Amino acid sequence: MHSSVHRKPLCRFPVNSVMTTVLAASLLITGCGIDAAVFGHFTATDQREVPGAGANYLSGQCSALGAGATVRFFTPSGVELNDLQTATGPDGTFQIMLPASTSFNNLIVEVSLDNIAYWGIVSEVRAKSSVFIPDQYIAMADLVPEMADIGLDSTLTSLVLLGKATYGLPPIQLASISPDTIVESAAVVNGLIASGDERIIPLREYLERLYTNGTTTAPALVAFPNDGNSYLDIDQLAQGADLDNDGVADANTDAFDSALRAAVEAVEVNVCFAADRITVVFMVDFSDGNQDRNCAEIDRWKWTKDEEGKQMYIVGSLHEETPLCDGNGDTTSKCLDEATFDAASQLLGNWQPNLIAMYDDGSNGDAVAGDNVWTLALELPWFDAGAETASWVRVSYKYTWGQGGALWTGSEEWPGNRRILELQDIDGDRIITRYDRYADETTNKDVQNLLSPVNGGCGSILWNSEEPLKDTCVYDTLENYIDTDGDCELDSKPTPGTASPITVPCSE
Ligand SMILES: [Ca+2]
Ligand SMILES: [Ca+2]
Ligand SMILES: [Ca+2]
Ligand SMILES: [Ca+2]
Repeated sequence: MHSSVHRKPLCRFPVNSVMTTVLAASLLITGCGIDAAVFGHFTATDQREVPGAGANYLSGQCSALGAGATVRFFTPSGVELNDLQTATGPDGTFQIMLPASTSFNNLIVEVSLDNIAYWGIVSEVRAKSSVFIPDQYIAMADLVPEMADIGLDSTLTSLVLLGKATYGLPPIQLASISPDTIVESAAVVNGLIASGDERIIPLREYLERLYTNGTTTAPALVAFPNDGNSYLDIDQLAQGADLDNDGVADANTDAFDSALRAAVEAVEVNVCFAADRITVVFMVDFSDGNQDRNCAEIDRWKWTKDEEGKQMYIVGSLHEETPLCDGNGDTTSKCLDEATFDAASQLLGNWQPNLIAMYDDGSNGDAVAGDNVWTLALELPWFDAGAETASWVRVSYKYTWGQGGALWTGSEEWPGNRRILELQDIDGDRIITRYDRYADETTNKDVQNLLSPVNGGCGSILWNSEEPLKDTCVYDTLENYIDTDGDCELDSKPTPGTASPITVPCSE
């Protein structure tokens, strides 16, 4: 049985981020206000009947492995979609049902049997816009012709695109590549192979030897290696294997790495991001015993009532200090018009509490199900204000722990105050990632901020872009670092879950 072979996972995570029950995926949830509320309510209470979202059916083939191979799916950031495993039938064909409420971009498909694993890429499966439209049937061949039959060349193409994360200049994550560009790149790789291009042929010859019977003891390619590691796991090579064909058993991956680097350089990939929208990922940690920025334990139940059947919601709007266009043909584009401002505010419930559900079930951008870190990924309007001291799109929000549709009392983090956030992308990943701890009154709480003076507090908060109005005050209005080891020192950038940046086709 192939399942008993000690096979390597497609990807490796640091121990603290092993993900077990992730359902969905590389999303961009667009216009998800209503669906999110219905779905959240449904999962929270399990009582209300809602129309099923229906399904998208994705089909593919791996004739090289035939029937009985395992088919697994991974987001472009390497999170396995555990519920989507299947097996191939006759001639290596397979079909999988995808939840139609979620759009998927750039999924990696792995088809494996014993010591062999082939990869392909699913460029785009769009969520159904309504639960009432019929189920959709999508063939991998229709999305990307080169992925019609998963095998050596689809693996080569996938490897080259994944290799952009390490060898690209600048590095490009698979998640950032638009579906159109995937289609174009696959054709480019195919063309290079067909013309015998010397920048790609050596890598292809490596793969030919890799897939020759007896070369590996387990699948040896790694789609998402940890920083600095090779895409080839040399430990999976059979004793005496000679991938680089120099007559000597391979002692390291250097030759393979060079071949991959050359292939990556031969395939140009353009990535263009939306200029007027950005993915914003709100995460709130509702665990017991969290510490605030004074290094004191947070009392989750100071204002919030502990009752059965509650779940996490976010509530807010765009902040009134967001630059608004004057309506007279403003040409700076560093402002939002009123309609855009209002629509975005609705995505946050426009200050109606317990309406916009957050997720802790591995869906809608949530990285880990059941870890009490609740997530919501939104697509919010955006502009590049150009300077750290300029005014960016500003958001006000807070979290509520409540029943769907409940009023404020007993469900909000605290009364009166709001959290504030300015949509400046500090690390340039085109995602605003904000990780909060529920009821923490020392971070971005606006009016009565409890960060103590000895820790730099001034009793309220100022926008980071206004710095330095005062030497000592709370400037914590941006995507943030968190303390992961409990020493009260910020040490890590939170991962944005399974959300992706918003990419658009690159114009000429
Ligand atoms: Ca060798
Ligand atoms: Ca979670
Ligand atoms: Ca960012
Ligand atoms: Ca720390």
